[in-house]
Amino acid sequence: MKTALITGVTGQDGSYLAEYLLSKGYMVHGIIRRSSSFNTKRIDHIYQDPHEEDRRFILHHGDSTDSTNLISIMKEVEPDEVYNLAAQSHVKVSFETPEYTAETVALGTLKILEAIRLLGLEKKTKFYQASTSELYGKVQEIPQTEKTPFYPRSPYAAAKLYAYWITINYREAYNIHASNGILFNHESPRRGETFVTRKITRAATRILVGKQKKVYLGNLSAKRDWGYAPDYIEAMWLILQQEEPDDYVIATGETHSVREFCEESFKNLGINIKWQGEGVQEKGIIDSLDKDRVEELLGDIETPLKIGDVVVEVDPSYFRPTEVDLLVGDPTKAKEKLNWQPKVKFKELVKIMIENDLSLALKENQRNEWIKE
Ligand code: NDP
Ligand code: GDR
Repeated sequence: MKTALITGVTGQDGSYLAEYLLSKGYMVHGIIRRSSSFNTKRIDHIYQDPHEEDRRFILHHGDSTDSTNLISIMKEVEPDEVYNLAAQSHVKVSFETPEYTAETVALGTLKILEAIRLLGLEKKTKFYQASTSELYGKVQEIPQTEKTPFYPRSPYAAAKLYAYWITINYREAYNIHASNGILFNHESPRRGETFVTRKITRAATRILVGKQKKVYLGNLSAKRDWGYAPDYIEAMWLILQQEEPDDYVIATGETHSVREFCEESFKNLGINIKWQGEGVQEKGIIDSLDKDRVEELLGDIETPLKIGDVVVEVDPSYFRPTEVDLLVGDPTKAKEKLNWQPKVKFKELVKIMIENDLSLALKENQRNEWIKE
């Protein structure tokens, strides 16, 4: 039985990866942070009680900033594969917490690589680094490939640049099977609610059922190559199954703006929005409502929405000091060498997220009705 260790197991990707590796028969260890409120919502369904026999999912308390803790976990587990997903992963927040972001993202990666080296696990343990399309930052070339020059535009991206290169350095210096997956944005119903896609799908569905009036967003013109997280998890695993370590772009090859993501989200709910005004004055306004579609989705519940309602507004406090305007990846190498291809593209992704969040919004609505009674 192969053993894997996942840092960041409570996050979007960590939770899907844990499920995926368990389904492949792995013994899976994950590192979680102690927190005063529960942070295990995404992995509760696969949790195994420590008293269960034949347990294959084991959690350890730890933190990327604590090297002795990481060394002792690595010593105990001696994993065949390490997936380093732990990070302060929010780009905007990294401008507010640049030092902590560098501690977790840059030095956290170094600490794991050092643990592999110090414990003499160079030949046994394969290492996956969660690298990112944020490395490309300011547009140098379209689409972005493994050869496109990097130009990081945030403390987060600069820290990931260190992590990218230290991974390659440990591969070359110590012969560790260490690889970078340069993953473009990937989303899902488990995406954190402050990332733009999930913020939009949560808001659009809550707006439809009358739980929220509008959503405030930042830069509507930013363009991203959005894929589906479970597809990208498979790529992580494939990268570590290769004979030789290497670095790969994982992307869909399509790009869409935040504005388009809004339009498509509302469209799924039978609402067409039009844009009025420019820059910080720009607003998303309901242009038409498909009554049959709304009824199909809501049944007896009535939506308070009407034509002319403003549902999207720009709030400059969400602007970033330096922005990444356009990302679109070229996944040709992954296709040729890993035989990997994304299955879910933009429209299907939005549909999956809207369906999930509509059911959450309806539950929220039911709960409130019940409290009123
Ligand atoms: P999330 O923000 O959902 O999850 C991050 C995980 O890291 C959580 O488990 C979090 O724990 C943990 N973590 C944060 N700080 C620490 C710390 N100091 N010590 C230990 N654990 C910590 O991110 P995603 O799942 O979306 O992304 C996974 C990785 O992939 C990240 O490294 C991210 O930067 C990178 N990435 C993500 C992309 C995406 O589009 N999703 C694209 C490219 C790269 P807790 O739950 O307690 O907060
Ligand atoms: P990103 O994702 O910065 O690409 O990083 P995010 O969803 O935060 O932003 C995408 C784009 O949308 C614009 N935007 C907003 N963003 C947020 N969060 N909130 C808003 O209200 C809003 N309005 C507009 C942003 O300016 C940006 O241009 C994600 C993270 O998962 C990283 O960890 C990962 O490395 C990259 O994706 C690839």
